[in-house]
Amino acid sequence: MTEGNFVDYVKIFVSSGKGGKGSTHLHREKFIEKGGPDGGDGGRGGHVYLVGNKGLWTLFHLKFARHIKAGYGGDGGGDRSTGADGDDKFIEVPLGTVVRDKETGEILFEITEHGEKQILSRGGKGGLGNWHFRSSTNQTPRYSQPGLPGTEMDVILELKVLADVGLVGFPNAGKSTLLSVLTSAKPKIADYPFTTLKPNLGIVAYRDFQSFVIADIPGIIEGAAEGKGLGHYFLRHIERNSTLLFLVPVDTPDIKGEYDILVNELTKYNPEMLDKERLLVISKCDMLDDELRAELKEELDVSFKGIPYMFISSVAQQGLTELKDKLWKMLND
Ligand SMILES: Nc1nc2c(ncn2[C@@H]2O[C@H](COP(=O)(O)OP(=O)(O)OP(=O)(O)O)[C@@H](O)[C@H]2O)c(=O)[nH]1
Ligand SMILES: [Mg+2]
Repeated sequence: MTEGNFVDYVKIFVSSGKGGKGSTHLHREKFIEKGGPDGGDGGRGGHVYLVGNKGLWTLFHLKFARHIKAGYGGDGGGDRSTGADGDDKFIEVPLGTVVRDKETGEILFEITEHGEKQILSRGGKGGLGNWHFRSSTNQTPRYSQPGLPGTEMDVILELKVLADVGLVGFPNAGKSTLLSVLTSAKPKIADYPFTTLKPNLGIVAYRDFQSFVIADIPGIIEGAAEGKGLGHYFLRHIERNSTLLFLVPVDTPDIKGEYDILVNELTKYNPEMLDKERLLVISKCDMLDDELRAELKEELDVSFKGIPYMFISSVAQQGLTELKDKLWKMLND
């Protein structure tokens, strides 16, 4: 899952099926001259559904699906036979997919659970056959209903990432590099700020075929809540992660200060972000020798009273197993 295929926004056009016509039919049989009306009802048009699928992580599979169309209902027939219902269409989407009406921008619904099924576009009702319209004054109605039309609409599907762990840090903190060493994702990495413009997801393979998902998002700077840098709009992607991993590089002059700014920007975005479990990771520790590390540790123990932190280096692959163990424990406790 690299930047290219992480599609979190698609526009599609959906149309449900038209209902089938009711039938106008009079019963005919040998030796019965005037049979009664026996026209059956039309079948309903097909619905277009969205279905949650926990095995999907992006909307990539819908990127080129411009028009999704359900089937027409079949027409009613003689002998009160009802037309077949139109074929329903099922669009599978990842959990956390939000559906908007493109015209009004209104949120229609959200898919949050595996197997959850919601109708996006309802098929037209089938028309009633003439059998329904017989009465004491009209024994042979030559009237039946047409099927109702289906509906058509443009919708926007947007994905709120449902990763387990969200990476939070200043630009250049080493977030994408960490993602690239913990997962098979190949995000863009560079020594300038705001290399990452869109979130990247990666799956961490953990002992015994277990796994969890990490989301790498663009860097946050002081004032992000007021729109500085790339703003904080993309924080919605980590809004529902259960755990936040704060990354501060070891060569930062004021590690606690930078951590506080990050926490503050998250709070301004949504105070509930602070209810999540947090882990602080000091990145790029290959730049430290043992002596400096011991000194720094003493300092951090004072400034971060009680807040857990770890030293890692993505480049030198130090502390990564401990990090995975710690995250796994936090996610499963
Ligand atoms: N020495 C050292 N450098 C690192 C390490 N991890 C990342 N870097 C370097 O730090 C720079 C920034 O890395 P990125 O992973 O792109 O940082 P980021 O946090 O994703 O940055 P943005 O996407 O801009 O927010 C790159 O030049 C990396 O090579 C590390 O463990 N040790
Ligand atoms: Mg990055």
